[in-house]
Amino acid sequence: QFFNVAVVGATGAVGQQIVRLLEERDFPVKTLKLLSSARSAGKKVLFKGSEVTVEEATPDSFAGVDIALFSAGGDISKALAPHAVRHGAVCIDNTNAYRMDPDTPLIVPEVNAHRIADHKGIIANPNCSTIQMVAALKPLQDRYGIDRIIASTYQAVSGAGNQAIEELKRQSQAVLAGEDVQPDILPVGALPVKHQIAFNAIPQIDKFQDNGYTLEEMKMVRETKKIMEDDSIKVTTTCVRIPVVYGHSESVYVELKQDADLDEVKQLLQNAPGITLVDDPSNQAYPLATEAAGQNDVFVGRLRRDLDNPRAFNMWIVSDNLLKGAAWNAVQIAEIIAAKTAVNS
Ligand code: 11C
Repeated sequence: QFFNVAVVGATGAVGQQIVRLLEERDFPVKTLKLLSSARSAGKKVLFKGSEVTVEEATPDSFAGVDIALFSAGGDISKALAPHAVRHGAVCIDNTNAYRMDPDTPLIVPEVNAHRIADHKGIIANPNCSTIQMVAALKPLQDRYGIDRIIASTYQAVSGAGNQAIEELKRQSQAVLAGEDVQPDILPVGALPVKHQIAFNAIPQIDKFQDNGYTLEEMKMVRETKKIMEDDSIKVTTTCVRIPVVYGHSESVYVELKQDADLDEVKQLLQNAPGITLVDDPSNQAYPLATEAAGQNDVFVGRLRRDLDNPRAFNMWIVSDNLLKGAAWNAVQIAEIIAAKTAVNS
């Protein structure tokens, strides 16, 4: 069975990867509609050797669409996803708009694929920094239970979109040329104060909340509990932007509910779907953003037991934020829906 597919935000950093993956995975596409804001409408995108013209997304763009992948910001998803549902499409939404809605499943296929069937038209794709962490922790949750997670992230600028990538490149060249740097995107495009990202580390991703945490940090807290289906897991995070283009890295401390053997933990991760264990300190082998970039997997290494708590482990988790963190997770969900539809039809 083949599907009429729409990609909303097709010219953005994530949308471009979704289109590439639909082609690479040979997704059963009957027709492909590429949608965007009026600004990007008219651009041409290559799909399987043919040029597809990007159209402005409107409420009626979704007539006849079976699967709509949204990646154009939360406001667009809020405005248009209900229309896509009205037209009978299943929406896979990459934004924050519906993630915590009780009627919307929040899916990482390796963790909670069984929840996809609960959807009422919209399935949410989690935040990139959450996806890679829960994918790596799921095998430990299943085997030992998880009590607490303390995570610090080192996030790539591509998480803030194509303009932030350009900003890092521009600033890096300016600094190396001894010129003044004029930050104008990061840390948050919509806020007036900007900071230099080149040769820097900015401890702010997204807006601050009343509790002193940033929205990015609170997404990791709330989404982890929802995806792992356990509100009792204690989660605390610090999210930092660093001058890397692709690939979020995370230092994660996890306290399990039982003592665990380090070799067994490594074995569990080695056998887990979507995880690549890279953990050989004697050969200085550990996950690196440069090596994760362009790959669909989540890479885990630097596994070691906490020195004081026998139930706790530290690890280093790296993944391409635009792929498993966004486009690949969304296309995986689409593949599961397509396979189920094919079986049921
Ligand atoms: C970043 N994690 O790195 C963000 C980007 O809620 O899907 C993804 C935002 C989201 O800036």
